[in-house]
Amino acid sequence: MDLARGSRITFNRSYHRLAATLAMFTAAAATPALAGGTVSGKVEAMPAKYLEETVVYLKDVPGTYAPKSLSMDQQGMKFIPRVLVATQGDTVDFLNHDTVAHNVFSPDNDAYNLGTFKPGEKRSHTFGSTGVYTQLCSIHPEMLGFIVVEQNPYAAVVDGSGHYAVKDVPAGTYEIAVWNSHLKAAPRKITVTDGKTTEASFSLHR
Ligand SMILES: [Cu+2]
Repeated sequence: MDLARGSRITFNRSYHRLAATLAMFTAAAATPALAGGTVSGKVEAMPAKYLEETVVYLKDVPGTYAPKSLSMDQQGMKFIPRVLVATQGDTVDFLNHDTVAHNVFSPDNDAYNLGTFKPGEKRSHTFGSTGVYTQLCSIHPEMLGFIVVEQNPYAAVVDGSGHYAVKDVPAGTYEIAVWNSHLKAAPRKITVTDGKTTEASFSLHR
């Protein structure tokens, strides 16, 4: 057997195997993650002062969602964020970064009262049911927040200019709705396509 020829064949075989492996990796890397689409848009509110108290959400998206931990702070005698969106089963840690004691309670749905706690302390509540929970402090009646608990995580609080984006939504047709502390807009049907953005804007009124 010609040794030189033998090693050339071995080299050729290894080369082809390497090339095939490389091609596989390149194909995997070049395939974009197409699972899910984005829903985004702008919300206008009349009167505009209620705009920040707005959540856009998709109703009834089938699936099971791993519980998350979220937090709502008390700082500068305010609940921060003022509006928090959560999924049924999520736990919210209530923090206190003020120099005074605060209380945390909500009279809504399966109401809770986490008592009064000092600066630096934390109290938690797990939200077992969907609904809007007005977040109050019994010591400071001017403090107000909202925790909006939905069936699924496909929901977003609008930003200061009314924009919102809900990402990684499974492809399908859904009802999209808006919660606002004072105003309303009719829900509507949208279709979400993998890798695409679906636009849904709303005008809120009384
Ligand atoms: Cu307080």
